[in-house]
Amino acid sequence: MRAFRYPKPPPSEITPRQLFERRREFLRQSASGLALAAAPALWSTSAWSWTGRLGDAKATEFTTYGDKTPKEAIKTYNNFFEFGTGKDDPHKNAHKLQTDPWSLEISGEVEKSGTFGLEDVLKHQTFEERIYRLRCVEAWSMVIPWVGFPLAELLKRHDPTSRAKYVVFETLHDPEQMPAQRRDILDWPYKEGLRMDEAMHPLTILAVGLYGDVLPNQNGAPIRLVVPWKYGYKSIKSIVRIHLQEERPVSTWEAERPNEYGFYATVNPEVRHPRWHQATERRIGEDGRRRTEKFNGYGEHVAHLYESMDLSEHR
Ligand SMILES: Nc1nc2c(c(=O)[nH]1)N[C@H]1C(S)=C(S)[C@@H](COP(=O)(O)O)O[C@H]1N2
Ligand SMILES: [Mo]
Repeated sequence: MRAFRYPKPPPSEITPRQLFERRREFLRQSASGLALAAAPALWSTSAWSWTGRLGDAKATEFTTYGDKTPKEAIKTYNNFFEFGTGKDDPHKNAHKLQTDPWSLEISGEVEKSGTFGLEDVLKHQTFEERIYRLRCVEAWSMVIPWVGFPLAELLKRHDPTSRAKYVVFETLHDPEQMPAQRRDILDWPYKEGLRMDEAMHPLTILAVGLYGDVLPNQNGAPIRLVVPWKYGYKSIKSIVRIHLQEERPVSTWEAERPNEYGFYATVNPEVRHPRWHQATERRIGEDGRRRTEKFNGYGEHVAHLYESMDLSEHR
């Protein structure tokens, strides 16, 4: 077992140093020509033709209204251990990630498996805006306007077999682009999993944008999972593989510290994390703390999934 501990958040979110680093990042990207990627590219066939549709995404019935966390905070206060363990490391380092072209493998217990260019995956999709709360196990939270679509729509197109009981997700493994993967922080690549009924639930989405624009790399570009009733670590970023299988997988944080990070990870104020309580949370951008709601406030939609389970045991 590694000595690593899930780090505690620093006292302040956005420091003058971070603002300065962001300017530097922008200058560096412009200098290396990466900024040109936003312009219509004549030299690449995959070139982001889906991105023009992000701004047209309409809100759906599942949207959570209320104050959204400012985009600057969403982009600069992140957990993405592939780019470092500090909250400001992802926004400093994630520009190294090459998100176009991108391919997604869909494998295992499906009739239609294969490896697909992201453009081909997304050309079938209508995008929606879903404003969801994200509640991290470290006891902070944000309200994020995602642009995405239900994972169920993608899975159905690939015809899961009757043996498909769980879905496993994997992040890109490429230490050239994800420098912290050279370090023994986690057992790379990052893996997550859902039970089939959780994966097919209409609240579970694949996000490809936020605030009407493409996902910032540090938020999991070009495609990431969002499961709003579970602690943030279930919402795996920069996915390259979706695999359906019969056995329950072991996810990365669960393998690392099984008594701290369970497979189900439903937001539950009644069950302590072994090293801190989970009854309250700090909403980024607000003073004081809020009471944490069971299932992060989505209980009316998802509580039935766990009716026969003891969630203090199956954490
Ligand atoms: N691949 C990968 N996905 C990841 C993580 C990570 O370290 N690597 N961190 C998780 C955690 S702990 C949280 S709280 C959310 C944070 O998402 P955000 O930075 O977009 O708010 O991403 C999750 N997805
Ligand atoms: Mo988290």
